[in-house]
Order: sequence, then C-alpha cells, then structure tokens
Amino acid sequence: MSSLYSTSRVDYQGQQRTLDQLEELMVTERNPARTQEMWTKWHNISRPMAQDYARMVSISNEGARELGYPNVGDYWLSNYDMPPDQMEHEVERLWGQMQPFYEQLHCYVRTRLNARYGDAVQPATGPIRADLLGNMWAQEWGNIADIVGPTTRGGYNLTNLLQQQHYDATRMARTGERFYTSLGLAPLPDTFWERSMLVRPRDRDVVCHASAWDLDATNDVRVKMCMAINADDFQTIHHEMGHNYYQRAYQHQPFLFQDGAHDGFHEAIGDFIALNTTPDYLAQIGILRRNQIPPASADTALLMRQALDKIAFLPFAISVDQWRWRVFRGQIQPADYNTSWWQIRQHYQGIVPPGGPRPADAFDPGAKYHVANNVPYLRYFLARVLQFQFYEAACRQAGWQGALNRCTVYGNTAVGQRFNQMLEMGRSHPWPDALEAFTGTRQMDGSSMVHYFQPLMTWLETQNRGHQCGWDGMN
Ligand code: X8Z
Ligand code: ZN
Repeated sequence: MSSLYSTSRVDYQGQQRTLDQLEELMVTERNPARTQEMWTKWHNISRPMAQDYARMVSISNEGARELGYPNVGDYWLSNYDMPPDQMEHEVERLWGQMQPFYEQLHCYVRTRLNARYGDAVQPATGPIRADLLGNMWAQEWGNIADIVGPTTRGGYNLTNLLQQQHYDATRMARTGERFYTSLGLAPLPDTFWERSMLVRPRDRDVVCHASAWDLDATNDVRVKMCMAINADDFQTIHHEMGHNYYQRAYQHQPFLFQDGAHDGFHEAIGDFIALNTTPDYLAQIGILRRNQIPPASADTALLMRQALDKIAFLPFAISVDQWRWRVFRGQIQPADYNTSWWQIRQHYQGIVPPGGPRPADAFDPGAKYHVANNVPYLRYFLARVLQFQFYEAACRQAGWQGALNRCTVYGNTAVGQRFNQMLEMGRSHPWPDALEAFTGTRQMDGSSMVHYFQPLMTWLETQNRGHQCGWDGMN
C-alpha cells in the first residue's frame, strides 16, 4: 500500500504525473473539467488497496488485542492520558467549539464557487464539489483564496513573492531555521544540510510525503520532502522543522520520554511557528517590502486565507479517523469502505466527489497518505487547536496588544525560553503539565482559535445573511 501510494503516476494532459506534481497543479488549476480529471485519476490509484487494507485491519486488530486493547481504534485513542471514550468526547467538544465557524465558512465558499462556476458545476445549496477547493483531498482550501476571498487592495500572494525572489528549497529551509534561532534555539547541525532530502531526486522513486527524522537521538536530525516553491511548502518546512526542534529538545530525557507530550503536540510545534510568519515578519526578513504590508482593512482577507487552511481542515481531520475508528471496531465492513467514507465526509465536511457517486469498488481513503501508510490522523486535528493556544499564549507573553493575527514573536528569546521548557519535557509528564508549562492552562481548548477568527466570523455572518446554510446529511 505504501509503495503503491508513493510510486503511482497518472496520465494527465499527455504526461505521466507524480502526486507532488498533481498537487502543485491543483493549487492553481481553475478549469473544473481538469480538476475533475486530476482528482478522479488520483483517487483511482488506490482501488487495488482495498483487499490489502481489509487484511491489514484484521492483522493489526489481532495485535491490538494481544496488547490488551479491543481494537486498533481504541489503541490509538488510548494515547492521551485518559480513557479512549473520554478522549472521543474531548474531540467532540473541541469540534463543537469550531463547528459554527465551519458552517459559515462552508456557506460562504459555496456561494462564491456557485457564482464563479454556475449551477451545473457547483449548485448554490448542498455539499461542495471536492475538486474545486485547490487541494487533492479538500483538506486545506487556502489555495482558492484568490477566487473566494474578499478582493482587497494591498493583498499579497506568498507563492508569487517566493518565486519572484528566486527562492529555492535550501533558502526556504534556511528561512524556517532562522525563525527558530531567533527564539534562541540552536541552529541545525551541518549534517542536517548535508543529509536532508529537500527535493525529489531525479533517479529514483521516494516517499515524497514530508517527514522529519531523528536518526541518533543526539544530533542527526533530517527532513525528507519533495519541496515546491509555494506557500503550502513554506508552511510545510516550518512544520517539519518543528518536529526536528522538538526531537532535539527532548533528547536528554530517558528513552521512553523522548516523544511529544502527545502526538498532537508534535504536530503543533512547527505550525505554531508558522502562525508567526505575519506580513510584518515577512517584511522584516525581506520577502515583503515595508510598503507592501497590508493595512488593517485587509485583515478580513488575511483571516480568510488562514480560515480556509485552518478551519476547513478540522472536519477533514475528524472524518479520516472517524472512518478508521469505525473500520477497526468492525462497524464498517470492507464492502462498505468507500460508501461510508463518503457518507462521513459529506456529514462532517459537506463535500461530495466530482462526477457523482464513486464506484463501490473504489477505495478513496487509500488515496490519502495516512490511510495507505496507517498513520493516525487525530493528531492533526488536535494540533490545529493546540497551535492557536500556543500562539495566543506566546503573544500574551510578548505583551502583544493588537489584533491576534498580526502578532509575531520573531526574535523574542524570552518566549523562546519558555517554549523550549515545554519542548524539553518531551513525554516525561502527562500532557496537561506540558501544556501548562507554556500556556498556563491544562485543557485543550478551541477558544484561542475562536478569538483569532472572531472578526472574520462576524463578517461571514453578514455575508451569509439570507442564505440557507448547511447541507444534506450534516445532522
Ligand atoms: O502529514 C503532514 C505532515 C507530516 S507529519 C506533512 N500533515 C498532514 C497532511 O499532510 O495531511 C501536516 C498537516 C496535515
Ligand atoms: Zn508532522
């Protein structure tokens, strides 16, 4: 399953394309016949995985039972210092805090897509077509900010800026490292630069899905990814370095504690850093000119781009593991794999596949890396909530007074020191202790995310007035 995922190529416009190439094309392709073609061809690569997946489910459930868990779903959920059913409630609680935002965002995006493409492509009511959102899995929608966002003077496009200034993979990575060192953390070792793989090699197939590695629990940390020069991968390189900086910070812990406080912490570190790459910061490091910093009146547009990435992601992340928990618990049988996958996605995300219902023998979950490679996904949902808690706490420590989305703690070594205290703890304490060390609170909580996006929420509610929001199957 893993090598099928990583080595598949599909014919598109007369050429054999890899996933990373298709992903890059999806960022800017706005012709719905073409996005549908790319989408459908990629989702068809995983059809042959269905049987292997079913076999993997039964083998790994057997392993989970030998370890004393009823199934793999409960085993995964047991990783959060509380019983699995309590953790499931936590997830529902956190999603409940953000769900009204998502509904407003969905409603607004649907209206804008309908206006652009017409009823035949995107109806004004009901779910959204999954290939129109600028991302192969409709998991982050920021790439269509240019067509759904409010038009503002003084907006900027990070992808264009990086390309115009001839950024390459190393420079993207050096830029990421500079943020961490500005907080007082040590530079990455020379071996990072010698041994990391930042671009797709010409001469062999590799697993391109970005990852971060700690080879020797002392110094040999590396990133492996196939970088494109765009805003998505600017985010991703900060994300991966977050893993590496965490790994380095907890290397003095005993072996069993050399890990994140929980897996959502590991995924949140680099994303928290990337939240600080504000226009002001981009100007400080020369990506943006001072006179290009968008005025306060552009905040709606800036928040929109962030919401398309951060809020739209939440129901996607929940869907992936809701589906798997039910599969591992035997509530979804192999014959129903694909139909349940789309029921769940329609329920949480309000999206549907392009071109009508998918064939029952398709295996669309396998077209996502973490399913084909059996990597749990709840971590990314938790990370999305946590990163805003980290960010709000950091900005409070820095004494920031303005709008939360304009805060950057770049260069703030006092914040860096307290941040590092949390990182150094690794998994040596229950996670609420680690959270408290940096933020002062012991609960995961969506209210930082709510604060960040509140001005946009108000704006969206006005825009959506008179529209019938929601979709079939959401309740
Ligand atoms: O898989 C990742 C990272 C590696 S841990 C690149 N992410 C999720 C995804 O790509 O689906 C980061 C955000 C969500
Ligand atoms: Zn990660």
